[in-house]
Amino acid sequence: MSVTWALPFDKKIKPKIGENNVIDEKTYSEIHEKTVKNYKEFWEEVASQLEWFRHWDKVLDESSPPFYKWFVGGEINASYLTLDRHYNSWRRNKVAIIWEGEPVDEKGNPKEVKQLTYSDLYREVNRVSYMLKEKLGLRKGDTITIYLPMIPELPIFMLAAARLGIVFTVVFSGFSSDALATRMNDAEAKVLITADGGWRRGKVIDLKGIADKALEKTPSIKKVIVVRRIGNGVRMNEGRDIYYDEIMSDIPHNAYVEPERLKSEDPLYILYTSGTTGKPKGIVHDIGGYMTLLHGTMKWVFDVRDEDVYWCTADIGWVTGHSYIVFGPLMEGVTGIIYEGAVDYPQPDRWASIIERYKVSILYTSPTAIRSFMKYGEEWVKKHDMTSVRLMHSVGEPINPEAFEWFYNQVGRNEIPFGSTWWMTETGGIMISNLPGYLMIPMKPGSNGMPIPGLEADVLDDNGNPAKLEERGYLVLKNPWPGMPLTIYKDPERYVKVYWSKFPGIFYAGDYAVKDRDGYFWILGRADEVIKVSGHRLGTYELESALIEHPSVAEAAVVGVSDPIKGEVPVAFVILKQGYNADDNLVKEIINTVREKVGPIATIDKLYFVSKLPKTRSGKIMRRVVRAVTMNSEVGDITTLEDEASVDEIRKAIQEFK
Ligand code: 6R9
Repeated sequence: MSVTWALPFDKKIKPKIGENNVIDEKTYSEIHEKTVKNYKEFWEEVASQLEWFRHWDKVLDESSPPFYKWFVGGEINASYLTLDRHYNSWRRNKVAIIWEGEPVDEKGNPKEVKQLTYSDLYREVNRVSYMLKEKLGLRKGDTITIYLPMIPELPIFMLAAARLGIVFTVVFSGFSSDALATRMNDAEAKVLITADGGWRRGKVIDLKGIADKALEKTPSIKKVIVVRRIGNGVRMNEGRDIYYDEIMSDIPHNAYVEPERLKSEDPLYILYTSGTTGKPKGIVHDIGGYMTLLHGTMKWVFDVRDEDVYWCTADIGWVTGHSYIVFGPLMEGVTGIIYEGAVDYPQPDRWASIIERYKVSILYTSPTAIRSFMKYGEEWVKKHDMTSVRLMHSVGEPINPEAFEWFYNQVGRNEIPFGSTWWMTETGGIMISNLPGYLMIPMKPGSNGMPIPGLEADVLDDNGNPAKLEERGYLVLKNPWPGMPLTIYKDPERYVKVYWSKFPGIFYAGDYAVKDRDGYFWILGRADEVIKVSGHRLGTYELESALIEHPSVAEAAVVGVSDPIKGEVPVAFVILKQGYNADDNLVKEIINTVREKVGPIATIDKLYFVSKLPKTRSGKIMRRVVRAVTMNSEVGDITTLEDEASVDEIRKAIQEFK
């Protein structure tokens, strides 16, 4: 758990912009309660604002909980909702995506900017759908993996798959070969879409090379499509690999593919997310419920309007990008920005220059980004006019009040709505948030605000009773919501076990949280072994598996510890096999192995050698204990610990660390 700061329960700020629309929290709670009481009717009303090919017969199928199905009988298509609707309206020539590449010229201006109108996007998605269908023979229910950097082809492939009911799984381009292979294999993907590389901090990431390594162990992949981003002539495997421009060259520019009439509860995508133990979980999202939740939250949380320029700084490879770069904003017909690279490259004010250049009015970013801007200092912020920003939110990890206030002052001019939206891959969209577009309550720096309408959340103690106010407990969601997972791909039992068993019948999020006297939620971070590094979600399991692949490593434990900028960083404790020397070279080598296998985001911050790890009598590593010792906090109950000397070992290793 990463929160190390005090929670200012009593500090309330009323944003000046929209001040007249701010209501007190009691009034919100009363209105909210009504939406929760009749949550099916409430969500039905939201869903009816979308365009369906066929109206649903039943709002919610509850016949086999927790496998709820929303809007059963309804027929829908996410590609139709994001494209055809706008193509058939005045928005046809409205800019859908402003894409900015990372490289800059000598003056520091971006070398490449592309603008795609809704009509451009519609055409390109149709052409790609046509290719997937006619050339690759893919059909509804097939799965593909997309491993691309932040280039327009990424949303294009997602939407093209969605058009046909092809289930896609996007793998974040900061993951490496093992992580990619595991996900392709679990999804049994038939096709991989990748690129000849991607730009990150001025360097080329060799995506194709990484993909080739992964493909050595992914028998289901029959074809690989390679987008030319760098133009560096990568190795192509004859018969298997083909360049995107080549396979597209004879597809007519006006190709049209009828959007499939998909069932509301058909799968849209699988997104893998790391958990406590075992391999990553393939969270499966539906179409009807998911799009309904996105529609609601785009309005309530972001208050999107046609004149807005919207920028979510996340990567599309994570759920935030899926929901709030691709499906949500495009469904609402917004002009959105997709930026390829690092927000502080080549200078710390790259992000601010983007806001100024395109007059961004809605900004969605992360606490890690904000803390790094803070560290660079306000002189970088002052260089740019960012008065276009009228609303902003943060996401991915708890935001410390200091960072909140700094950003509120620097970019928010102490007057605009600002919040910290809590949600997770599993929830599909935002669940707890300030709602400037619906009913805004006073903001509290560091708090997430209150649950969205139609959703009941609570904080429970170990016995499943509501936790005392202002005391830590577990965050739960108490009623089904549209956008909830259909299941874990190919593992429904695990779905029940992980999310619906700690407190039977209600959804356990895995986060610690506090509810204050005013009913505000403060989500404090994970109660399990998930680590959030710069807001990126990593499981200890994947890191530990990579560690023990190094020939010298016998056993390993990874825990997340607080970091002033990144929120958390992974540190590792390693037991060496006999005959290996614990020297600096070996440390470097082992850390590199993890980077190579899992990805650069999984860089181990510190590596300690020990001869024992704290374990339970049944042999499970007690990471909770390891973390407590590492962070110098209370170790807590260690009655199940097999050998107390192991705790001293950890302590000693930390003290001796140079
Ligand atoms: C959207 C996303 C989910 C975990 C979640 C929690 C943390 C996300 C947060 C937050 C405090 C916020 N989290 N938003 N914690 N305040 N505003 O990040 O999804 O990658 O699945 O991570 O992120 O710990 O459980 P995902």
